[in-house]
Amino acid sequence: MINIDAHNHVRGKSVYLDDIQEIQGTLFALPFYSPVAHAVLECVDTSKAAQMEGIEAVFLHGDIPGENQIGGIVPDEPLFAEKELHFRGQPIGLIVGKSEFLCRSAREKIALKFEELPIITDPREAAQKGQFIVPPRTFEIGSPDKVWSECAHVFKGRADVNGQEHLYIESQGAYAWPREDGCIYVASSTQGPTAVQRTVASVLGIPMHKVEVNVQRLGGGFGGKEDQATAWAVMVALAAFKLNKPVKFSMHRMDDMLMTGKRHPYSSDYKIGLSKDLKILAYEVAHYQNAGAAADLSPAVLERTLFHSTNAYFVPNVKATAFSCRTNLPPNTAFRGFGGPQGKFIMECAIAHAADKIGISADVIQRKNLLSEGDLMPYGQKMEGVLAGPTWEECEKLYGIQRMKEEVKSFNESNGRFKKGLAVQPICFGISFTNTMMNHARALVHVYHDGSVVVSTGAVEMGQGVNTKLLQVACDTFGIRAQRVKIESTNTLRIANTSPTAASAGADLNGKALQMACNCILDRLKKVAEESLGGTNIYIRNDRVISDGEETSMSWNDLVQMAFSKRVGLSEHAHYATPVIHFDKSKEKGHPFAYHVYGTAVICVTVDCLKGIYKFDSVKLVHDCGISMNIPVDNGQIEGGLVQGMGWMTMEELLYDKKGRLMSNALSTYKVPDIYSVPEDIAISHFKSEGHELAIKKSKAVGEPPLMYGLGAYFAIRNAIKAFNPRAHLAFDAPYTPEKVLMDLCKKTVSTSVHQMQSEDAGLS
Ligand code: MTE
Ligand code: LUZ
Ligand code: MOS
Repeated sequence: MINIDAHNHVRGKSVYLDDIQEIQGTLFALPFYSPVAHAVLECVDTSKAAQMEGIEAVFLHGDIPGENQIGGIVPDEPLFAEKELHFRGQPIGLIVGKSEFLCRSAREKIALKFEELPIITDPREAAQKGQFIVPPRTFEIGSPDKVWSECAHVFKGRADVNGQEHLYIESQGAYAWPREDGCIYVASSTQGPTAVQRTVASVLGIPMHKVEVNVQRLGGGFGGKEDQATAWAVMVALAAFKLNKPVKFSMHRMDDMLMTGKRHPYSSDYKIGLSKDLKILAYEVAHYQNAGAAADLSPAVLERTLFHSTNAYFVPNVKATAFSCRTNLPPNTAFRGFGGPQGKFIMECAIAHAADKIGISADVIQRKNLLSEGDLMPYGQKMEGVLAGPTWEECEKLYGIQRMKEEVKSFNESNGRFKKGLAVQPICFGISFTNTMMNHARALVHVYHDGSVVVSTGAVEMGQGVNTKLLQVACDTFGIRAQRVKIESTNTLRIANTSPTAASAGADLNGKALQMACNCILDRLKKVAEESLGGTNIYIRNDRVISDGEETSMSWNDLVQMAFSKRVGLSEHAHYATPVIHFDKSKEKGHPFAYHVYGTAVICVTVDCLKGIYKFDSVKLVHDCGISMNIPVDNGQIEGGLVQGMGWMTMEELLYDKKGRLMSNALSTYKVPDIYSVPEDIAISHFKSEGHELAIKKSKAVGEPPLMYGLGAYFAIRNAIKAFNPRAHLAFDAPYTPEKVLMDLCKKTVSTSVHQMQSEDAGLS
């Protein structure tokens, strides 16, 4: 089945937030924000702005009828700043006027008085000063301290990895209008409609049943709208509530980049110990997470970092500690992988470090330490099923990793200016919200008496294709054709208490609930058919009722009408909660994940050692989708995730200056992968497996895991640099932008290779 949105997307017919037909009298809203990263706010003078023709109101924290609080996990984030400003871009108030343009002019007339305070942007500095969002956590298995002395090799080091801008194509926004009796309707571009509903209710001081949140679709979220879509929805709801008029906000790109949080940068210290035969015996790591100025989802992200600190490897002795450090940057938030990629990156740095020092290539260590059946993770879950090893072997068989390594070697021996680098990247990613409580979902199915079907779930479509998968689930369960089924918007009146569509679990959780709802209705329909046809083994295929293996004259429509006339219920609401999973935070042990997703990628790059620029030749990977229920949709997720991960590791560079100002604040300074940076040769192979019972139709979650193949891009470049400049000490500091590559190529380089390079360049020109 092709993605059901494809047709309308390419024709511009899909309705995003800013495409909603405007109601007459709609007003526009624009937040104004702190121009500094840390200060005491002494005075906000809005009088000049408020007096402008066409400006209807300017709201500050004092205008909030309920609580001035939007923090989801920790209540530490006001909607509008009160006495202190904690980051540049922190909302102070909201301007509402007849046009967006007017609001922009009014914004320039807001006068602020503040006293600046010292700024922290570095997580290690925050840690030194005791600025933590939540207390640190440690995951431990075995006891590294007892085995260092038994290790043949022990290495210590530091690795840094920067954040990442989400760059969803549709920027943040929301549109709210009042309903009768103090009720409010909110259209939001959010991954978490219930978070929006809950927060609108508490800020307005009304019960949740007075707030209806509707989400048609998102033009991308990538985690950036899991928590951080809420503030804007609450602001327009507040204005609509107070003014009794429709109010809309759609964010400009540069405001979005400046005001919203991103992937968390991490700075980490590691220590790794290996035996003589290269088994990793011990690993110790301390992660300093740059959380920004408020908690947002940072404690949950921190937890997922700990869960993924050893990636796809078995390590018997581990001590992993993580600190969530409060700095004066916008609060960082969920981003595809949710802290997992950072945890894995540091582990891969430790392995690369060890490989350098021992004088072998990192893949030798990687391969020797892949998880196997029955291995115990530091968090107590026993590993089972596919595992990374078989995907690595399949990679070797299909693509010939050894052969590729030899080709790279011989290329490098005969080239001076251009060097190739190869890296192998195995992945292992846990599927489930790490907070067990969040792993449940609901579905509502109506069969209308004309035989058409409408489905509502808690899943939000953001381009990942979840609606297409849900449609498949409904069609397959009923045995009817796709044209009969419509997947409705995500709406808090139809589906309550949703978890955000996140953790790659959207299709699994909502799909399972949908399956249950469909099966309930189907059972009732089958009974009706049995009574009418007298057969026993009844099912439906392609809209036709089959009885004892024979197609009958009864169609789906006939059956639905008959059931309706017999007063049989044609609607069902179902609830699904993932079985098996549990986690005890007091022991940091349990079985938190329904299952794991595995895979292995081989990444090859060519670096121009004169210019520092590079081009990825190929990415060849074997990914475990289980039994994919939609290969094109899954491959789209694999390719998209891969390239997003490669962008993070190579060209996307967030730069905040010492004053906490984002320097790379537009697409002219923040480079993202385009069609030219996508490797020409991407080979995707699906690992043949049984799938998993807890995956929807045994089709494993695919949203986040492939991003982590992108880690290999960093190490491929690093290997190419080593081929050119073997003696340089290379720090671990992602991303490897061309500037950094050039610096590393030149680091303590012997002069002969520079000469050789120049003569070759002359030859080329
Ligand atoms: N794919 C597209 N096109 N757009 C997105 O915003 N978000 C990713 C992933 N793939 C995203 C995407 C993230 S962060 C997650 S958690 C999953 O999709 C969420 O959807 P799922 O649970 O249905 O996989
Ligand atoms: N969100 C969340 C997530 O609240 N918990 C998670 O474990 C998670 N994992 C990935 C992405 N978002
Ligand atoms: Mo994805 S980071 O779970 O929204």
